[in-house]
Amino acid sequence: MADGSTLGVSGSTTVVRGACPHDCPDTCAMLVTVKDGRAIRVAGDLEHPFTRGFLCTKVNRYVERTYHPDRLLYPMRRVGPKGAGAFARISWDEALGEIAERLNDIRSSTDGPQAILPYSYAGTMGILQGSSIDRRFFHTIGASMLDRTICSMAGTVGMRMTVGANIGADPEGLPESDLVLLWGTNTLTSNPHMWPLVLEARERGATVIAIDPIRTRTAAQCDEWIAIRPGTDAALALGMMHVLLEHGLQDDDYIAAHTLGFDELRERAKEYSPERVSSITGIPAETVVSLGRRYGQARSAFIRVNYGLQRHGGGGMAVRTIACLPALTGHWRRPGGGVQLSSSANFAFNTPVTQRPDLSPKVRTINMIRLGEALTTPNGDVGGPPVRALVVYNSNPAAVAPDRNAVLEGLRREDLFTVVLEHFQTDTADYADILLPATTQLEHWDLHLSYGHHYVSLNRPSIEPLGESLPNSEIFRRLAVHMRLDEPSLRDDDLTIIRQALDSPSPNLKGVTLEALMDRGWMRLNVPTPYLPFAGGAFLTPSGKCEFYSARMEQMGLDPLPAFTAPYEFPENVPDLAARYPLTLISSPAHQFLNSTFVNIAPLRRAAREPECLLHPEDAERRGIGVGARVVIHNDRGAFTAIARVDSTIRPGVVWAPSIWWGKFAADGANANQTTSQRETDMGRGPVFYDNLVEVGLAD
Ligand SMILES: Nc1nc2c(c(=O)[nH]1)N[C@H]1C(S)=C(S)[C@@H](COP(=O)(O)OP(=O)(O)OC[C@H]3O[C@@H](n4cnc5c(=O)[nH]c(N)nc54)[C@H](O)[C@@H]3O)O[C@H]1N2
Ligand SMILES: Nc1nc2c(c(=O)[nH]1)N[C@H]1C(S)=C(S)[C@@H](COP(=O)(O)OP(=O)(O)OC[C@H]3O[C@@H](n4cnc5c(=O)[nH]c(N)nc54)[C@H](O)[C@@H]3O)O[C@H]1N2
Ligand code: SF4
Ligand SMILES: [Mo]
Repeated sequence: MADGSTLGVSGSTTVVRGACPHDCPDTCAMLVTVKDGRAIRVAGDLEHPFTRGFLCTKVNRYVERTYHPDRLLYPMRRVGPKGAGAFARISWDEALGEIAERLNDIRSSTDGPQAILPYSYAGTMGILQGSSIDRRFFHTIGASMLDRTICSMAGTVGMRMTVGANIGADPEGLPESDLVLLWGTNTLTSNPHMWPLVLEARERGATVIAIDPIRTRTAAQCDEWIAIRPGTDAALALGMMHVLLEHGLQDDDYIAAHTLGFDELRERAKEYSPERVSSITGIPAETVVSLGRRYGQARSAFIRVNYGLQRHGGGGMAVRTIACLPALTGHWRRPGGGVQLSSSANFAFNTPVTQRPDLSPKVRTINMIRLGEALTTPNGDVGGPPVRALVVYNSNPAAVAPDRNAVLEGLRREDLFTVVLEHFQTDTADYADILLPATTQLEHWDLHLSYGHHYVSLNRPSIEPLGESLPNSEIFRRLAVHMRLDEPSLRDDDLTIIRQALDSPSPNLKGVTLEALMDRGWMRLNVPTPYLPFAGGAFLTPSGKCEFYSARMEQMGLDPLPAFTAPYEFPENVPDLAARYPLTLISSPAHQFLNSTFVNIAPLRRAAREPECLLHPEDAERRGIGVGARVVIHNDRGAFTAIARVDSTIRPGVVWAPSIWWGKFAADGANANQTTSQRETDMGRGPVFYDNLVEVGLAD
């Protein structure tokens, strides 16, 4: 097999092609320099059209993270109380033997296999290490299913309702755009490789506008910052429609040929006058008018909506409503026009084969954002047996899941058997009965899609596994042997699974083979550049049109037309709650961390300083809070402390706590998820992390 994925050898130094595994839209092509068997440097591939030769501030530290003195190198068994973090080394045979015995006991008990719950998310987004043998394993034993909703489901379902799938405009068209709306996204932090494309558009004359309650580092670089009230974006989008329809700025031909329900939408939009929209969104009516006009007059406006704005009760509806805009103006026709939430659904890997859902008997599904409830209320609203065993990998729920007090209460249960596969002793690992060392991206194979561009990448291991660490795939293979499972697909090796993933009927994957990826490292999907998915209509909805009117939503009991759906904790709807907790807390990503990953890397943590919270001067003054004061942020669900920063780069009434800190690195052991709720969004059962009323006071 040709092997261009090792770029070359000079002396004892080789450069190996890999991919960044993290949960980030950029999925960078990563070049790893290895000397004498040791990785010494990671760099972005200059030739990759999206990576363009750089990695972010976090992943530049990947070598340091890999060889970190705190890496877990051996299997361990808990020796102290749950949560205390005391462990003793054991062998792989002992570890897997004990897990097999405990899980087999549960399977044959009256509670049965559904008392076992896997818990994983996107610590690695790799197809192999994130969703292959692990899934087959849990399906084979008949464990409960996990609904992996914690990030993107509200918006994903919102996109499906309007355009049919979670796909959208190609960011490589951005330079052609004449208006760029960065809507609920902190591009420079969470999608940094899109920024050079935004700058190209701006150099060619585009105006760049950020719509965000916070003047983030991204908003600060834009031509305009529109400081919207959290959770009100659908109202703004409807106000824009109102204005552009009033001025006749719509594309009648596109609407006639490729949309459904225009007359109803026009009536609906009439209800959202700039004045009414202003009263909902807190944006001046003139701004609503000017934004609607400019959007209608643009030739090809690019809307980058990201996941931040859908973490509210009406998050699905917000995304669905925004996604209607480019069909009204026909911007989908042209490069640089349209909406992008994600590109992920373009990557139709062969998941029925890689994950084998057919191996599972009919079992219950537990929503991952209600882990606290699932662990603390036996027979919670999902029915069935109590959760008696929890197997966590690629996730740190003790830091990232909402309603942290409930999650920790569950993890403390003496009768819960918890297994954690990890790189480090995270907050979650402290509660493990058995802690297993996993390999990092430098030590294992993987295959990656992207949710921000259109390139597939192969990650090739560049170094040998450290200590006794093993890839997730191998851990589940070995566990299957210890449990005497005879399902043959549990024995497939890593490269076989990668081949299976690529062996897909999807035309987008035509020509994308393991051989080609071995040679090149990454490849564009079989789609044009730039990719214009809806230039000629061909929406992926049941009607084949852009569905302004959605019969499916009607069946779901939702408003079939775009509408403003208020957040659960929208002050005017919950006056009693708002009297006690008048501020909305946004706990979006810190620049230096990736979710809770990298918090233990000292230089990054130093750069993030300590848990902080940003308040508007009006809000701070009213509470006697000065810069640098230690404050407590609290509501009925819980509390955490932070150091106050005060300035007018945030809307009054909104507080920002950059996240996600590990409890153990905070002075009070707490983090923002102490205050967040387990409620679900209107669509997709997603989390409402930023739909969260709190009060802030001086800590004494
Ligand atoms: N450095 C870094 N990069 C990351 C991550 C990280 O933790 N750190 N996480 C990765 C992951 S998993 C994800 S899902 C993405 C998340 O990245 P994004 O999709 O960009 O989402 P967030 O950072 O959650 O929120 C983006 C912005 O939305 C704003 N916002 C909050 N509520 C609203 C609202 O109601 N309306 C509007 N208009 N804006 C609102 C927030 O103030 C924030 O500035 O980033 C990925 N990239
Ligand atoms: N308050 C608040 N909470 C949030 C968010 C927020 O904005 N605010 N964001 C939410 C979002 S968008 C997301 S996506 C979730 C993210 O939540 P998680 O998916 O839990 O993400 P991380 O915190 O990065 O934890 C991933 C863990 O996986 C481990 N890991 C990485 N690679 C491997 C591997 O190959 N094998 C094994 N076994 N382990 C590995 C890492 O060491 C890390 O500890 O958090 C959510 N929680
Ligand atoms: S986290 Fe995102 S920006 Fe950073 S290297 Fe990975 S893919 Fe690239
Ligand atoms: Mo996420």
